[in-house]
Amino acid sequence: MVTKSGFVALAGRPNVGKSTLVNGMVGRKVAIVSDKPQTTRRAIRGVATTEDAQVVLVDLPGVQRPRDALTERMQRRVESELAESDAALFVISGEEGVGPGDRWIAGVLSASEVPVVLAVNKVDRLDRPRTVQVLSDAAELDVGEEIFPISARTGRGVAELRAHLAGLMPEGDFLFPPGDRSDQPLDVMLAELVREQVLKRTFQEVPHAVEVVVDELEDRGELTVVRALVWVEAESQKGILIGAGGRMIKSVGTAARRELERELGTRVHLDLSVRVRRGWRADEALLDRLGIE
Ligand SMILES: Nc1nc2c(ncn2[C@@H]2O[C@H](COP(=O)(O)OP(=O)(O)OP(=O)(O)O)[C@@H](O)[C@H]2O)c(=O)[nH]1
Ligand SMILES: [Mg+2]
Repeated sequence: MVTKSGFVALAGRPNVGKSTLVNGMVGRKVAIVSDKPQTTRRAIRGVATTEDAQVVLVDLPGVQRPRDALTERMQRRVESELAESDAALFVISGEEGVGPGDRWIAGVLSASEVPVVLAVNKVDRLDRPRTVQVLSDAAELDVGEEIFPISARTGRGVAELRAHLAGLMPEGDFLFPPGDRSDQPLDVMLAELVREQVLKRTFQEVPHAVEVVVDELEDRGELTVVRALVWVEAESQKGILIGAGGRMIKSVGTAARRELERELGTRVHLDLSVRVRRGWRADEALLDRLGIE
């Protein structure tokens, strides 16, 4: 049988639903999702395999103007991943509509060699006239051959989009074993699941100031012991994360433990400590070690 395989890089503004879409196409959670912009910090490969095609979806940080070493690295990574992909999937939020940020991304994509497919996401939030309007605004961006109205949340249109992307891939052997879903190291995935619970419960600058690092992972068979550090940048943020009487960190811990148990298939003992690590987002050597490159 002739098989097809290749890489599809996701481009789009922060918060348009790229990670939700990758999870939907892969069929399980490989990337965390939140309602805060700039949730994704690393390029994450999600592998969607069917009988005759393997599409490796490269989930990427939302395209934005860099503010510090962290966001600068995120943007550089977006550019290099796009250049190396077999196709780009440009995701727009139908709920927000087409804006200047989308036009800027369209310009970058038009200038590149890779074929572009457009997805207008969150159509579950739109009535019919509004959907028609956004699709026509998206067409005016004049990038990409096809536009797919989808809802990553409900799954509407996602299978068709995935099949279309598979058709664009070059002929070749599978790049990952068909059972693989992601290239993320286990400790990073677990840290991300903890960060997802922090993002759910924090606001303003706090979500951006938090990073989670798993520093101990002990497999005791039926039980996995996970020790994780939750970094923040200021004492005041530490106070917020611990919460009155420790309620906030307890709530994060309980919810994260459930997520880790689902991921690992064992019981989990999760130990979280909150640490102030000033300026971690500007520390290049540290970002290297965090695998944010
Ligand atoms: N209503 C609706 N909400 C969606 C849909 N897809 C994603 N969302 C929500 O949009 C928010 C952002 O989703 P993410 O998948 O984290 O977005 P992202 O583009 O990966 O964001 P960054 O990583 O910050 O660039 C979350 O609250 C999602 O639940 C959709 O199809 N419909
Ligand atoms: Mg994301």
